[in-house]
Amino acid sequence: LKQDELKRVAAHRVVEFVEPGMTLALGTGSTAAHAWDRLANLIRTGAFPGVADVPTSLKTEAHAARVGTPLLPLEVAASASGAGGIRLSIDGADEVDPDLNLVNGRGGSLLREKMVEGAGERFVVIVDESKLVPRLGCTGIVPVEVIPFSAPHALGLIRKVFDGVPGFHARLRTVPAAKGDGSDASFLTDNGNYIVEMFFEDGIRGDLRDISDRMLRITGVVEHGMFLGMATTVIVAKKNDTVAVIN
Ligand code: DER
Repeated sequence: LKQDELKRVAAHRVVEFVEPGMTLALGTGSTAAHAWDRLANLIRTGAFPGVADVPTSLKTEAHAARVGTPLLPLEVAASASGAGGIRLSIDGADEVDPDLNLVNGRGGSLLREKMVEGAGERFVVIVDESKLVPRLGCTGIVPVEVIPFSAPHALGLIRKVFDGVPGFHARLRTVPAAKGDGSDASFLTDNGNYIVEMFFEDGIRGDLRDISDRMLRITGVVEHGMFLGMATTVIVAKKNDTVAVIN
């Protein structure tokens, strides 16, 4: 199976974790989108009465509204006690390490993803096997959301955290400017912030929690895309047509 088909296989398995009346956190990305489509179909057939969803990005919100999934804002779901709160978070991931730590949010939605998914009781991650890595940061960027004010200053302080790490580099994410003259503009998150992209030659070595703390202590850093100790279950669709459920 091709990668997108494997994403769909993992996404379809996640509905086994959904029960009527649950409030769900809806992740962002192509794997998560397969789950929302599947869920919306099942909701339409009446399989999950009372299911409501808290989206983790404007894109996911628009997708859920299009397919007709009932939506709730985080402040309503998170303040509901007991059964009314977010019972289950569902999202893809960019990387999953052997301890089920994740890199998430390469698409730029890491802050809302971490806020919404962190408010849930259980977090089920859906991936194809290419996302399994020995160390976070092995396969691509680790995103960091920073406020726009003096972003190059925050970028400099982030570089200092990884001073001396061979092959480490970091830059502010840009996108082609809307005016189409070949110039670049800063990428803006749903929260109006910038993204710093961190690259590691061979993944992040060292104590991830300590590295996380040091990054979050930088004034100007809002959040980073290492999701440590958050995932409770990972569903992995493999090329040999099997699906592993790791707890
Ligand atoms: O950008 C994101 O947050 C996505 O969850 C990403 O982490 C996984 O994207 P994919 O399902 O499109 O591979």
